[in-house]
Amino acid sequence: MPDPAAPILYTFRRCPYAMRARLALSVAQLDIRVREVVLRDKPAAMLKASPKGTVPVLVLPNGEVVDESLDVMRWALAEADPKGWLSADAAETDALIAQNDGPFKRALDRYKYPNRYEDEGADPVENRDAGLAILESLSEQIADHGGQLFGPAPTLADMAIFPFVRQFAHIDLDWWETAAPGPVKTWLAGHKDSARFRAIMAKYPQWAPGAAEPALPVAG
Ligand SMILES: N[C@@H](CCC(=O)N[C@@H](CS)C(=O)NCC(=O)O)C(=O)O
Repeated sequence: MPDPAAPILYTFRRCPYAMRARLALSVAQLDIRVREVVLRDKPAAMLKASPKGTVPVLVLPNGEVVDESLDVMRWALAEADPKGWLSADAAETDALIAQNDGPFKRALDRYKYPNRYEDEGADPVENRDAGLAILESLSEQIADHGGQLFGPAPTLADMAIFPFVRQFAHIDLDWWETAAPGPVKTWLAGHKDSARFRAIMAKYPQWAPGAAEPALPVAG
């Protein structure tokens, strides 16, 4: 049974920012109550806690609100870091995540939703190539370090970044299979197939006040 005094996570299953938060909360083995949000119908309680209206939002039992995905990851890992996700160099980690959340996300959005950026004259193929160039550098780093970005085992950067690479790959999986460099392809496939990822991708109905609040799976 979920602890009624456990932190509450407002999340949306398919959001890569929410995925990275769930991954870190899961590895820290924390008891978290999940409130699945529909983005076009956000709960009033979530907007009251965090008026900017983005997921994830973590509400702690003392009322403190953590509403940026990286802050949720860091909060979780400060509570417990049993797999050593904080073991990589902090400045290099921050630089890779900034590259992901900045230029890579920019290219991803324009490749995935070119019609939203028509005013800019965004070309999906140019943006796909810009994303691929970033992935080529990640791929070299993965190959040099034996499977993950900073060594053979995943750290914060891998877990913060792969949900976005997954979204990029899924726009056109046939293209991904032929064009993406081998090491980043293997890296992504491993994360997608992991017990932890499968666990945090469990499907929940939209939360409403009074509805069940399942515990976030800690398996994997
Ligand atoms: N900087 C935020 C970004 C979160 C974000 O943009 N989440 C998207 C969903 S993937 C969202 O909630 N968008 C609000 C909306 O679509 O209404 C974070 O890292 O938590």
